[in-house]
Amino acid sequence: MTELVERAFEGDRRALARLLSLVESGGPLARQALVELFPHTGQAHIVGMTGAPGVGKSSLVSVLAKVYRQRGRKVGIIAVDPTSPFTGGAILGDRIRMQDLSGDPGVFIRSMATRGSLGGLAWATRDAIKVLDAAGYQLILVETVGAGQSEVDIAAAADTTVVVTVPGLGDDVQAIKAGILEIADVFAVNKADLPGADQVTAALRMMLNLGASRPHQVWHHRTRMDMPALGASRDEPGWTPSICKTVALRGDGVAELADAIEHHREYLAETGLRQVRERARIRADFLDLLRHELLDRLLERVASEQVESLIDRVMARELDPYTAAGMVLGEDVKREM
Ligand SMILES: Nc1nc2c(ncn2[C@@H]2O[C@H](COP(=O)(O)OP(=O)(O)O)[C@@H](O)[C@H]2O)c(=O)[nH]1
Ligand SMILES: [Mg+2]
Repeated sequence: MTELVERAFEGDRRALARLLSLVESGGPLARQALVELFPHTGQAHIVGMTGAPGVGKSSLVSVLAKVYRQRGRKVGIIAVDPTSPFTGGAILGDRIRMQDLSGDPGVFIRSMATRGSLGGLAWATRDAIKVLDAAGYQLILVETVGAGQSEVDIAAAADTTVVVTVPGLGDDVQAIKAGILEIADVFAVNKADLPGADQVTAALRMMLNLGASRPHQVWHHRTRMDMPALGASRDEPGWTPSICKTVALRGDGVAELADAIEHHREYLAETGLRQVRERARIRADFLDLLRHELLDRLLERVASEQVESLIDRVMARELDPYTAAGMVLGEDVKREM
C-alpha cells in the first residue's frame, strides 16, 4: 500500500488531509490511492444535510457530530457549502463551536473547494466520502447548500438525507415543488425557538400525506435514469420521513434528530434497501467512469484539429452534430428521421 494511504489508515491526520487533497485533485496517483482504499469502503453511514443558506445546517452538523461522539462513533464532516463555517465563512461564535470539535481526534472536518464544475465537485465529494469511509469514520455528515442539482447529487450519494428548514421562510410550498419532499428521509425544522415552527411542521406533514399521489411519480420518471439511487426508497412504501424540531444553538431536539437518522439507517438495513441503494450508486459511479474513460481514449486517437474542423462544419451547418459524432466514432451514421 502507498505510504500515504497506510499512514492515513493508522490515524495520521495530516496524512489523511493530504490524501483528501490528492484525491480531490485527481490524476494517476489519486486513482492508485482510490484503488487501494476501495476495499475498505462501504462501512460508513452517509448522511446528507441540505437546505437553504442560513437555515442552520452547519450549526446542526456540529451539534449532531457531538451527539454521535457521545455515542462512541467516529465522525467525518464534509462541507460543500462555500459559506460554511467549516470553509472559513464563519461568524465568530460559529468558529468557536467548530474549534471544540476540531480538537477531538474522533472528528475529521473537510471542506471542499468550490471551484470547477458542479459535476467535478460531485465527483470530488464522492471520492472524499470514500476516503473518510475507508479511514474508519463511521458517520459521515455532508453539508451542501440547497441549490437544485447539488442537493439532488447529495441525496444520490447519501444513505440518509436530512432536509433542514426553518419557520418564516414562506417558501415551503415552493421548496416542495422543487423536489425537496422527494429527497428528504428526515426533516429538521430548525430555529424552533422562533415563532411558526409548529406551522411548518404541520405544513410538511400535510405535504407528506398528499405526497403519495401524482407529482411524486412524475419527478421520479424524470430523474430515475440519472439517479437510480433515489428511486428505490421513495417507491417503497413503509418509510414516512420523520420531522424533528430543533434548536441547533441550544442543542434542543438534536438527540432526537440523531435518533431519527438512526431509525432510518435501521430501516434501510432491515428492508435491504441499503444494498439496493448501494448497488445503484456503484452502478452510477461505474458508468460515469466508463463514460469518462471512453471519451479520453477516443480523444487520444483523434487529432484535435480533426475535432475542431468538424466543429467548424457543424457551425457552418454543413454537418449536424449527430453525424459529426458518428464520424469520430467511425460509424457509418445514416439517420432516418
Ligand atoms: N435562533 C436560532 N438561530 C440559529 C439556530 N441554529 C442556527 N442559528 C443561526 O443561524 C445562522 C446560520 O447558521 P448556519 O449554521 O451557518 O446555517 P447554514 O448556512 O445553513 O449552514 C447563524 O447565525 C446561527 O447562529 C437556531 O436553532 N435558532
Ligand atoms: Mg453552512
